[in-house]
Amino acid sequence: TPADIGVTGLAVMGRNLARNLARSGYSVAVHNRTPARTRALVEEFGGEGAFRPAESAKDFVASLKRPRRLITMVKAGEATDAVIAEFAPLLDEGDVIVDGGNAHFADTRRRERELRERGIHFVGAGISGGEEGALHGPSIMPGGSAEAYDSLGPMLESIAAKAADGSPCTTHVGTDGAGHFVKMVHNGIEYADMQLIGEAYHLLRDVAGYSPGQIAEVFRTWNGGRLDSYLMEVSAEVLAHTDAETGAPFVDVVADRAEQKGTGRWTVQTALELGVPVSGIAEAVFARSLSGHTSLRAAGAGLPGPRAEAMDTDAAGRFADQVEQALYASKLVSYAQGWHMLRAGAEEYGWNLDLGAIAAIWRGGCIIRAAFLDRIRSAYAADPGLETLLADADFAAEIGRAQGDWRAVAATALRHGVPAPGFSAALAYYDGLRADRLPAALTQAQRDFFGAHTYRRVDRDGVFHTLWGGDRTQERAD
Ligand code: 2AM
Repeated sequence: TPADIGVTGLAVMGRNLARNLARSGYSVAVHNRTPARTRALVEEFGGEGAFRPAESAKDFVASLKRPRRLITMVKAGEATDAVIAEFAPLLDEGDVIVDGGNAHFADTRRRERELRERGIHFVGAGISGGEEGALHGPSIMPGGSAEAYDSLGPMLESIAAKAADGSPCTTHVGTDGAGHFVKMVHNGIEYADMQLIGEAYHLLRDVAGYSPGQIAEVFRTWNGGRLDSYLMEVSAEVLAHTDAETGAPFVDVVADRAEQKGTGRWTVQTALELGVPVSGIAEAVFARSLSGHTSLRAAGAGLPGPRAEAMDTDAAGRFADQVEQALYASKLVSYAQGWHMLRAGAEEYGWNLDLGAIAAIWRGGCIIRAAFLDRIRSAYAADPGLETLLADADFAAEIGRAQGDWRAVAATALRHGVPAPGFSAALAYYDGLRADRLPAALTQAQRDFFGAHTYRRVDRDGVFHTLWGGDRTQERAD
């Protein structure tokens, strides 16, 4: 009997996804450019379900039930195009290719368009959760046509993570590249979350004087509350870990240079093009970048500045509580920025994104999974047209209660010379939204002065220019 679905590209993500499908009761054709990987999969895990190994692309395609469904799990970029070029000629109208790799959404849009012209459905699916997620249940963000989702949905829903309420962490996100766009924003938010947790750690270490083990305890406590999240849990685990070789806290033996594969950078690049201020994500990308500039940091190492002063135990405890407020408020801002970007992407690319559903499918499986996402889901359920998450009544009240401590923490960071770009940028964004008047009035006036870029007035319609070099009379420019 033919296989329900095929997976090509059997490195660890592809292998685990194929196993997940097989364990869920589907018969799975498996294929890899180098057949040794296919054989290894069947040898090691063949007992887990119905695998149909194929050595050639032709045999692989021939072993699939029609309309055929195949998932490619190869490296993003040229490999994906190579696989499409190899398989598309073997497929028929109505067949579906799913790209489960980390493709840039613009590539996915191009591939979808090209394959659509040939009658083939192309589904760019963001898959988050790493190796473990792929095997036990990832969060899956499929784009592509609604018709393709009709055929794939039940399978994706059965292999996806389940949220606490039992619902699967996948949904048809939107057409063409919507899935990979949403995955990209997910990763950007992940960068911001990690940066904010890093800043909280840094402040607790250098200002409160806590040891990594003590900070692990603080994080565990926070993880029991509104900051309950996978990343909080991971951070506590890492901080509690001791290096086996030296006996030192593990975090102290890791070189303080954070690398990046590029999805955070994509998020910021795209946000710049869309004109969406995602300052939290941008600061996170820049903070990683700064950490990696070794010679630059060496050049700056002797610059004057304060050293953190020790706090007594009571003050440290109070400060830790304030840091929790600052972390929560900053996190809320970076999610508000991320959701703004989702809205802007939907508008630009014509996707009908369900903003609450995106929060819902991030509740399980993915790296940013958190209790908090259920509240975002509720906020959009209550008001699908919500302009910003910060305008939701509950979130607004919460950030209002947090803002005093948030400011105190940001001020302490500045005073002690501990860099906290995420906390500060989030606060600046919050105050920017709150402001009655922004200095943008001066900026626009400057632009009119040196470049005749014109301005609008607060008191009447129209576009104006002032003759700065002349008698400074105002003329209409529209
Ligand atoms: P390989 O085992 O034959 O190298 C991650 O690198 C996965 O992508 C592997 O399964 C790898 O296959 C596959 N891959 C990389 N480049 C590819 C290409 N150009 N065509 C097909 N598969 C490719």
